[in-house]
Amino acid sequence: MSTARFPEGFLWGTATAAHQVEGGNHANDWWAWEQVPGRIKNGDRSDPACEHYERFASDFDLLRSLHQNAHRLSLEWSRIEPVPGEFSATALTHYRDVLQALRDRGMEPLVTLHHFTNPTWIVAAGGWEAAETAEYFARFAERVTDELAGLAKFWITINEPTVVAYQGYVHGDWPPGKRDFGAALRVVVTLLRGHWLAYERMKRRHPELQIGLAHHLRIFDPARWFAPQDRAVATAFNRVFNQTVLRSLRKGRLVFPLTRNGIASGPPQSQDFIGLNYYTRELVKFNHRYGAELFGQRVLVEPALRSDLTWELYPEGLYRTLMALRAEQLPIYVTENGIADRDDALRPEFLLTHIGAMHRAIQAGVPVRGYLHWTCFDNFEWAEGYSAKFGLIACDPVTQERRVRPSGRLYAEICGTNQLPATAELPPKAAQPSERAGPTDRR
Ligand code: IFM
Repeated sequence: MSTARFPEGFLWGTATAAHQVEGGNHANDWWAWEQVPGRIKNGDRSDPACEHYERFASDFDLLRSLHQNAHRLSLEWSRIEPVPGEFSATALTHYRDVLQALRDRGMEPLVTLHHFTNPTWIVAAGGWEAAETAEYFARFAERVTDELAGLAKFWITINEPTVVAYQGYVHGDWPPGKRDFGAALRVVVTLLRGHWLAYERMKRRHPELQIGLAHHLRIFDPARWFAPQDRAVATAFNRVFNQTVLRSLRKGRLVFPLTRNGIASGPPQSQDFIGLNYYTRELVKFNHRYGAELFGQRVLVEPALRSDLTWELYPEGLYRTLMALRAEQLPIYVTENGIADRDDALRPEFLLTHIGAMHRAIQAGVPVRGYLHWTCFDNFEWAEGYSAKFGLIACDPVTQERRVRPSGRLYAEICGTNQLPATAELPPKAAQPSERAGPTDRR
């Protein structure tokens, strides 16, 4: 049996977001949202989360002991700029200490500037529906990188712009809780403008930085392959959810349907790498009652292995997505990939099959340079509160006890040896889906 080894220098780690792990973030829109009963499962709140704001040094010791050599984290904008234009020296010093702590342990930081949360003053100024927010974000990005550029090479401007727009402005279960497709598209435009402005300014001042954006890409397959209307819906989902941001960034201008919802442009190819967040696929079916969601009804087709959140385990989707991203001709980092699995029953298989799929893509020539599993510690999973357990390490929000799960040990073995365990069965090449289109194309 051949060994599935990864390239020298491959980055192995985990990913987090400030609001999900730090605790004590009270000056942003999510904290305000969490105060209203019924919005977060079990009435959970993001304070204390994992108390990572205080515990970061011992947390990094633990991750390093599990052989991780990289870590993705986000900086909390509302801590750093609690009022417009005033930057907190205390918060900047804190994040300097955090990044230095990673460096001291030989762990490469990947830093996200915007991971879902917004300072309350940004919301008061119109949030991401207001064009000026892009300018405020770029000012924040510039200031932060002026302070911290020497400690981190990899920067991610924005996490999952289409998820921000979908959850907050189409589905409406995240702040600001709207259901307005036009507003969602306007939000994507402003997020893109924010990325473009931030990219240009950061690059001008710190050309050595590697700057990208974390894309949440899903596979959308028709629920019924024989039904042309289902295929049309899957294509539309793929176009809007997966491709608009990638294609706009490649071209340096907005592409349809964003062109109808604002004006923005930037330099072509304003990504030095692609950040890929991959979790699952969705099967979609035409339903005229789902007009607000591009006429697509998401359906669960059995049998399939599913996470605690009913997301299908579909490692072939990671392979399909990576193969499709090859056309972007940029280095790729898997900036998130994980599973909600309270009992750790499926996570070992999830790891082996997804990392196996990634290895297969690398063998086929896709330039994947790192893998950051979502996530190290069970944390505050947005509207799901603490109920969704994504951690390789269980974390009790009451006692703050950390307990490495068996999957955490398995992942440590992979990180430490830079290969899949010799006994691991690699996922077989699936018969049909890899031949189907992936979530991007060059049009
Ligand atoms: O927890 C989230 C993360 O904040 C963004 N990507 C998906 C994860 C799991 O839902």
